[in-house]
Amino acid sequence: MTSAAPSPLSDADLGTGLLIRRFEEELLRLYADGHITGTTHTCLGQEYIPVALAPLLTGDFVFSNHRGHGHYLAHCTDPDGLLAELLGREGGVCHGRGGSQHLRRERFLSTGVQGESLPAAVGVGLHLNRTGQDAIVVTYIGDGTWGEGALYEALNMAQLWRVPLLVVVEHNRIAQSTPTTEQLAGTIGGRVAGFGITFSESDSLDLNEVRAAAAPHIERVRANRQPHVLVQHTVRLGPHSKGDDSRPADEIRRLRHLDWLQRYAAAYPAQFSAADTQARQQVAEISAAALARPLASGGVA
Ligand SMILES: Cc1ncc(C[n+]2csc(CCOP(=O)(O)OP(=O)(O)O)c2C)c(N)n1
Repeated sequence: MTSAAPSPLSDADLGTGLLIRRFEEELLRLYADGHITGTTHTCLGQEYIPVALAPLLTGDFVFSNHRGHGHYLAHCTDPDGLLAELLGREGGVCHGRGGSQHLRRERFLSTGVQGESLPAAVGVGLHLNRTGQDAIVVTYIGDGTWGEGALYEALNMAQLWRVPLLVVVEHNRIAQSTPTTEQLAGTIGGRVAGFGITFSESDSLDLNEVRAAAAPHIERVRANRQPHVLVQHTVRLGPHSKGDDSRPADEIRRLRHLDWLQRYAAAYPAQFSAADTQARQQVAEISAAALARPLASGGVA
């Protein structure tokens, strides 16, 4: 991954990236204090990906996964509804029934079942084509999800039926505790080529670069009604879920040097510090407000 200094970000992009980071740090605290039941996975280190892509995908359908809070916050900008959901409180986006992994709001849907989003996304894309809509479907998956058979059936149909599907692979080189090198034969690009699907990859940690690289592929998916697989190499800074990081300490230390937000803070300290103060304050307010809400009574979203 590049060691070049990051390019300057708009206050809006930096603010969203920091909101996601501070939101998830708060989530881990709330979990440790017993406020959250079930499980939760954070996207610490990967926040810049949905922040980069969200403005290119307004009005499109977004399918997310078990590590989906950053996707939701970037695409739906609803931190209050998300935190209330995660705490099982009134005002939660799914009335406290979906929790961390099963969120639905307008054109956003997440699932904790690896690979499950792909067949559903192909169905939505087919519907968009048949009804003459301009929108496309995006699905975020991890590199570990290339072990799921449903993914291949979905890719086959997506290409055969010319479905406007963008598959974004957040490639953090690990699936729970299994390094990708121990579970993936060949390459993702090679597999995608077998279906005749176009493929691109980037290992940039620079949000603006990620956006600029993705834009023409998204435009092509939209205009030509065809699938595309975009692999974004990235770093998972946190554990898989909460306390379960099986990687050696020196590997984790090495990855921390690749934290896009730390690199940005070093390059633009004044802008970072102002945005960070704001994000921390916003998260503190959201957290206090969510904790003050009554537990959800379980209505159907
Ligand atoms: C079908 C299925 N099998 C197993 C799991 C348990 N599980 C949750 S996340 C995960 C690893 C996912 O790895 P990857 O796709 O690389 O995404 P990452 O967690 O790295 O973001 C596993 C095995 C699951 N959720 N669904």
